Amino acid sequence: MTTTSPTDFDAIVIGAGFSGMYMLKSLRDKLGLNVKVFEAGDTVGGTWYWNRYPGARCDSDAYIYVFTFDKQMLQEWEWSERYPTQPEILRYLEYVAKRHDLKRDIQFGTRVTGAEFDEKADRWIVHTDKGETVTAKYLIPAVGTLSTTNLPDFKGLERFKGKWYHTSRFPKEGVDFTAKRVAVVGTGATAVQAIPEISQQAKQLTVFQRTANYCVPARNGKVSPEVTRARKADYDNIIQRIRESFFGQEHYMIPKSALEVSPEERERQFEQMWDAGGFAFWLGNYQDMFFSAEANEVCADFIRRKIRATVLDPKTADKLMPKGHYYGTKRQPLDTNYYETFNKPNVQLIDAATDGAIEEITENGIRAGGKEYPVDIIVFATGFDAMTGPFKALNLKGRGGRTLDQAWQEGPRSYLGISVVGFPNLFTITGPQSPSVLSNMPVSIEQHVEWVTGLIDHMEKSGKKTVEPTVEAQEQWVGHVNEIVSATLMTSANSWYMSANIPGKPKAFLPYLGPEGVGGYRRKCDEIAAKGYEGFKLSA
Ligand code: N01
Repeated sequence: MTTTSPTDFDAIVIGAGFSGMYMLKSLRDKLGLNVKVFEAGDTVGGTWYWNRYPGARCDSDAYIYVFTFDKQMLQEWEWSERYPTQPEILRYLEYVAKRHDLKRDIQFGTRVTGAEFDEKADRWIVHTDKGETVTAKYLIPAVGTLSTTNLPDFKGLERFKGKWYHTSRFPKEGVDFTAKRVAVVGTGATAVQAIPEISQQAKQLTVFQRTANYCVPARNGKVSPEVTRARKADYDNIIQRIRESFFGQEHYMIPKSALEVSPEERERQFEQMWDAGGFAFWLGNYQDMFFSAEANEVCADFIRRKIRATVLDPKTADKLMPKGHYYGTKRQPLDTNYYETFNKPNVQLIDAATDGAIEEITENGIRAGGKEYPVDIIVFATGFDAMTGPFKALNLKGRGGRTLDQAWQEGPRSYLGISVVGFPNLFTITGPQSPSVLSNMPVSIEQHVEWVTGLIDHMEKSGKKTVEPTVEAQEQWVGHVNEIVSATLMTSANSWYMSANIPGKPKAFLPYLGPEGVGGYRRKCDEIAAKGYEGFKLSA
């Protein structure tokens, strides 16, 4: 080991969410390395620490939204619902941290403010907002994909006399909406969870919608003890299935065209997926849904009919009809009484296309389409600078002082979504151009952590000092990522997947889609390792 003083480590991990916790466990307890984790929050949780807005809950089925590396935890831990709430997931992560004694190596309340690679020492020098400077051979940002808040630059926000919050930075003590006039800006997956909850307390809720979304029912509820028992007994197979699956979920696309079956059969199939709830309709639909505009339209039409049947006021229903983007090309929001909420007398919907876009924030509310809507509280559910944002925020400087911002000026460039040319010994867990957000995150997190652990083990055992991708391997990977997605409808949407939600962000598809999903990606990574880390330069 290279450690010489308490400020020098084998590895520094940034972030103590799912990925940082497992990275620490893996490097410390499997490889015996000296690891330090910096975490800005005051406990573990990452995304689940910060996103404590009303209604925040997991929208993958909980039995697969878990760590699988510890079999006893899988048997011991009991979820109370199909999709647990944010506080319950935090309790789970606290339980994991305690069981594996993780906190002793995590420094909480500390944000990494910058890091540069020292080419003479072949080490990363890392700075924190507490004024510390530490070094490590390996630097592993485990900073999540949706952790850099997007607060659009709304004119006049500074003069608003009420209170305002972003969903990803809600106060720990919560917000009392009782007897208040509340605005929610945004109608993405977060808002779709928050709006029904806030509407139960608020005197008046005004929702500002820029783009109507296709929402499908979550169908949350208790899971029967028999089902839970059967799953616990079958975990080995479940783990194998999700690891080899396309999306890290137990959902599989139907190997048929939506257009080749009769309308009656299709309708029956759609109803079945609708009743099953969750991501079934999105990730278990006909296989050409993501490729053919015509196949996509029959799926979209089904959802529109459901909206029409749920929302009583036809004008509001019209505003809620998604227009201008294909179904499934933006992240699927899961709905629990979302559409029903617009039937309540205290809820109104202001749609950018019909009523006018937001022009400014005034002292007393929000002005849109020339009209002022007075409110006491504004909740911005306006999302994140996704995937690249959290890495860029670290102010990393690689070889020659080149920043990640410079390297990613025209969009992310990586090899496997794990490593970047010119940034030796840096591993981006669930980074851009890996399956990441297009999968059930714990599955992709465990795969990355285990693969990086294998690479570091190889480095240590073979006495290597640095590892980084070759330019050719990176260029090939970037080309491959873009080629695959260009055959789908995904590139046509103004989604955060396409970097379209942040003004000025270079247009690029951020995750990696296939061709065989997370299973194929895992095999590819394993093949690369088996060939002695093909595409990487390892220097002694
Ligand atoms: O953010 P979003 P989110 N003026 O970017 C609107 C994950 N997640 O926080 O669609 C007016 O999706 C924007 O409008 P438009 C999940 O991966 C997970 O909801 O860009 N409006 C949109 O309606 C998800 O995808 C879970 O036209 C503006 C909304 O704000 C990701 O987090 C739960 C605007 C932002 O939607 C992000 O979801 C929830 C502007 N200037 C979320 N800028 C779980 O699994 C943006 N908007 C538990």
